[in-house]
Amino acid sequence: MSFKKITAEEAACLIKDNDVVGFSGFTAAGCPKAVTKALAKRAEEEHAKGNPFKIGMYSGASTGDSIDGVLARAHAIKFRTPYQSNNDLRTELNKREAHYFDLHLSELQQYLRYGFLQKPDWAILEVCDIADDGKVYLTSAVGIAPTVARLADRIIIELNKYHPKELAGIHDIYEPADPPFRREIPVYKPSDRIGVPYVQIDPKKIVGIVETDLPNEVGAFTPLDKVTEQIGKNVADFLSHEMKLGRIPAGFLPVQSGVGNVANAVLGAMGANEDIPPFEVYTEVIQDSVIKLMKEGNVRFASGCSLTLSTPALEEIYHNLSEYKKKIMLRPQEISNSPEVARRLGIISINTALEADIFGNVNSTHVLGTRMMNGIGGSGDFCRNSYLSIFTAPSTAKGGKISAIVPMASHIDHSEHSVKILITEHGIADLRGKSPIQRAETIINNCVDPQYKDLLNQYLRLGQQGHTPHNMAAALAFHDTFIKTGDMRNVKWSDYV
Ligand code: 0RQ
Repeated sequence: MSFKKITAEEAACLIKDNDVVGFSGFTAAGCPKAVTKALAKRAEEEHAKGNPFKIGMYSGASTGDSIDGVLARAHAIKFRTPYQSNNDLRTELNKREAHYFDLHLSELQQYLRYGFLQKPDWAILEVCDIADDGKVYLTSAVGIAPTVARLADRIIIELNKYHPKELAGIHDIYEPADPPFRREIPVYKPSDRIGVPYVQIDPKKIVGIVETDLPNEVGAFTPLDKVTEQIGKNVADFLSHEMKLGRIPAGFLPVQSGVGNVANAVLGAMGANEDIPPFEVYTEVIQDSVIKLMKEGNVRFASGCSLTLSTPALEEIYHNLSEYKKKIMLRPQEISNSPEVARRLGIISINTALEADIFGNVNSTHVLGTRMMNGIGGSGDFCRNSYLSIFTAPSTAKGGKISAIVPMASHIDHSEHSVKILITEHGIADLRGKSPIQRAETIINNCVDPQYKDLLNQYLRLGQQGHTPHNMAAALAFHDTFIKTGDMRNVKWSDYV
């Protein structure tokens, strides 16, 4: 190998205050882990001397603690996009110590190419192999790596021996041309290969190779509880019913599902439902449940942006890599989340809402309208463009003190125009072809927790005249009551109207 080997500390010393860095990876998979830890230490040392030290950060989605966690705790983040899920970073963003802009994941690469965002000075990429001509083979995710590698002035490589070199071939790297020269993205089925298996870097930009042997930092899933299990079953029942009605083709359609326990429960229930045939996955995050279904023969192929797997699941793949490489493909996020491809393939998308309102608007991001949770992630890329857009949520949070179904969502990420089906543990609200009042009645009857049904029916009767019968004085009374009393069930409409 003709590139210079350097330590993580030496690499971190090259990055200056105010520099902008783009990272490989998507979720905690495929992210660099060594240089950022050294960088956080450096930031703390600079701060102790009274010097400023903050960087701008582009990632694929969330990252591991070794990026977002360490840098947030070191107060070393100037701005951050497009998605995060780290508790310390969340605190930093909500104190407005770091500027966060929440972006559709499919948009980041083109935003960078179009020059809408500051050009990255640096790219830090985790790879499993590198050739002398600058071809690098990524590890367990792609994210925005091809674009930041091309746009950044200088590149640091983390060559991570934990990931086998034989991963080469699982990636399909493709960057579309920019308008007015863009053509269709030629993915006509999830398994279509359209690019090359490596990211080509100009070797002159590589300042050094940091060798590591660090596992991914993907957390384990909490076991399914009754609520998530029932939500999963309701989704599977809904889909098998749609098949029986002939509204989903007999061979089924590719599935996208979000991250977390509900997504795992949904996929598990789909695998267990005998009416649902083996299907393909066209998604961003390939979770443990996808691999389990693949082993059971229920998932035929999975195209995604990352292998966001627990250590045992990832090791199982690495031990049988030649077989899994026939059934798994990892793509850049502008392809895995492409609205064009989602619309063409007819994806069934299943994502989780933080709250929804009785008219079908969904808030995926802001707790009580103000506090950023994670970000919109890929939910908007899929929701707006899918064949069937399903949102799931437990009907209540915080032991019943919060209803996930409210009169008016306190923040809207997905509007009533895109949300087609809402599912809680209590049931299914099919919103297709319904007027606002019909949607409200369906959601209240089918999805709301019994403790909140009367309150929401009462709200509907407070509604002023009009197509969407809101009462503006009381629309956010659930939230206001929670802020004042700690429990939405204490709402008194007479206090508001
Ligand atoms: O907080 O753990 O402190 O009790 O929110 O809620 O039920 O554990 O759900 O982990 O699946 O996350 C929407 C955040 C759900 C996630 C969201 C509280 C609740 C708990 C988490 P505690 P759960 P999940 C693929 C697609 C947007 C991006 C997306 C998300 C915590 O799914 O970030 O879909 N989605 N991307 O108690 C106040 C409410 C609440 C509430 C729940 N109404 N008000 N707090 N909570 N509902 C991913 C990518 O794109 C990479």
